[in-house]
Amino acid sequence: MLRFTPWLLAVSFLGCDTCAGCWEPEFPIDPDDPVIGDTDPPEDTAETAPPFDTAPPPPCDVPETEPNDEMDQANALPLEQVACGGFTQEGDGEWLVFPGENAEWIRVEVDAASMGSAADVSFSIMSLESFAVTVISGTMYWEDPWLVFPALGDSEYHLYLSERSGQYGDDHEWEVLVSEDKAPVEWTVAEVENNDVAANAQTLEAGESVLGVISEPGDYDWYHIPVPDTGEKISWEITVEAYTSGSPLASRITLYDEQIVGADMDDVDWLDTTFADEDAHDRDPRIEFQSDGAANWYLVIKNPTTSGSDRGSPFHWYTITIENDAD
Ligand SMILES: [Ca+2]
Ligand SMILES: [Ca+2]
Ligand SMILES: [Ca+2]
Ligand SMILES: [Ca+2]
Repeated sequence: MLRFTPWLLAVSFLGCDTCAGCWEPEFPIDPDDPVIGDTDPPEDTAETAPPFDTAPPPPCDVPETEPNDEMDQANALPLEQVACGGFTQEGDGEWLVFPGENAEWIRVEVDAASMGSAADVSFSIMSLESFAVTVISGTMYWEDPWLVFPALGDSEYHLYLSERSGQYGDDHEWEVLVSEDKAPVEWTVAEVENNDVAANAQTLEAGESVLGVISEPGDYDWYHIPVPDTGEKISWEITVEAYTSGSPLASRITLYDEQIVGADMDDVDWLDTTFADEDAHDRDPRIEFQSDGAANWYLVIKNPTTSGSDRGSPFHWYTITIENDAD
């Protein structure tokens, strides 16, 4: 607030029109001057500064704003910022919406049990443009749910957080961070649909990795692995990366010889099959197999359970890497 001395008030009152050669202070002002020097900086500062803020700092970048129980009440969450809130009443659920533009891979991380909260959180992520929804929970071997996925090109994605058994209370806090991420895996080729039967399998050579997606429940992705005639036994390794790198997909892979082409899967014996059960630390399957001369192998990857909306979606990505020890 400006403080007017009587002298300055007089000047103001007269105005410049009536004050020939309007007064302008000459600097430096003498601080000891009883009139002009009355600038009193410390006191002025105190009067013009905002009141001292005694409120506690906000608990995070984006504290939740209730009501947010309906999708059209979603709290906007910018990337790289932490949202927080709590399941404080019966039926409390939390909608959030975050931008997807320009990101290549996106990471969604929830903190609850890991920071001492009593909440057992699961979340759904929704892409309105591809009608994709998947549910992520932390029951396998992480306390809290998280997801990493290649961006689908949507301008925004919706998240819905809920307490898995409907519990609530002051100690049921949660935090969410959505961030751009770098790809957690490497690949050399992208999957090409339609590859739902062995006859339409996509060829994968040793040394290649494919990035694919179990895009809906019941999606089968077939790959043809040409085995060269090397005149000696060679060892092959077929490795999936998905669940342990943040995909919701815990997959099963099965290897067949060429009898599978045009045949029913139930009528042909597999060479090998593997999937990790829910107690396994690494739920991404791997097959080791030896070849003995030229062959054509066919590999299928699928979700071991094909029913349920969370069994396949554009969020259910994977990579398969084919390696052998041939020189
Ligand atoms: Ca809430
Ligand atoms: Ca809510
Ligand atoms: Ca697919
Ligand atoms: Ca397919």
